[in-house]
Amino acid sequence: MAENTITLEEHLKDVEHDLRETILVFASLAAPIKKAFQTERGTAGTKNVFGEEQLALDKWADKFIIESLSKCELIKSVASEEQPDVVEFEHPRGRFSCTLDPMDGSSLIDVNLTIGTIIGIFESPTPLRKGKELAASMYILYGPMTTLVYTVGKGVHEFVDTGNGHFILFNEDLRIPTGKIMGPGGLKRDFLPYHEKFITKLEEKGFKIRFSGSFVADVHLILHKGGVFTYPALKTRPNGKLRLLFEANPMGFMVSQAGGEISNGFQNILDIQPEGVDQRVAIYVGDKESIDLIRQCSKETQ
Ligand code: FDP
Repeated sequence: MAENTITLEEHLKDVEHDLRETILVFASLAAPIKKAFQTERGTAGTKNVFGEEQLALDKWADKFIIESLSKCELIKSVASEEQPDVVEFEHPRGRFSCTLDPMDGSSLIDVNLTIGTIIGIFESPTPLRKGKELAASMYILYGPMTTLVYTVGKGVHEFVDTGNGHFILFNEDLRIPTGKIMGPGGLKRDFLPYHEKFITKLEEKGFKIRFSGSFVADVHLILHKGGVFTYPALKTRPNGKLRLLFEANPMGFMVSQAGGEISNGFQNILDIQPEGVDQRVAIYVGDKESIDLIRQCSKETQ
């Protein structure tokens, strides 16, 4: 290891002890999950709470992460996208509740494109909290390299796995630039007028399309290059497709910490009080200019 490398453990040294330990527990799961890509192949033959077919790796990762968290005395409960209800642990010292999307973008597993694990951490007995109340959020990307990005509300920092589950600093204090990339989800024929106007304006401004089908990877791209990712409200899906607890809040908190913003087109998503674990939300996440533009389009086209 080079002399000036900073490990994740060192970087977290000023973070409050229990929060630091919790982040490190999640970080320790990245290497075994990455390994399981080779063994957990195909479908699981079951559906999740959203009626979506579960893949073997979806189910394995969910079980593996929840079992690992059940051994961490600091964690009180976890809401997972693959579970119908919040899983509670008998941990008297438990201070944190987590949200978990074990394998976001899992439809890309079989073609070996980048997907990831998204985590939100609240200091609360329940994870049904507003996104702005997150103590930390993080995600692990299983791409050409395994990387981990975290925030505890003091900037956004990216680490790379050196090959043995040890993360070293890759990018410190990431700031989202203003960019010209858009990741527009949903079917064009189902777009609502204000969204159609937004996309037309982006096209006029010269935005190029980058949409992989993996929310976590697409937002990671926007975090680095600027622009906007959106999975909007559609005629057929008035609340959009993506999930408030598991996807929007942790990634929105992250991008906001890097100087960007997240909106449903009308309000900041981080201000929404969740009513249930399965709540969906229309998403616009990206640099401030892009989010200002969707706000303007939704105001003008009511
Ligand atoms: P996936 O179902 O493969 O897990 O919400 C999950 C998600 O992928 C996002 O990661 C992705 O942005 C979106 O769904 C893709 O949806 P479409 O298939 O409708 O494009």
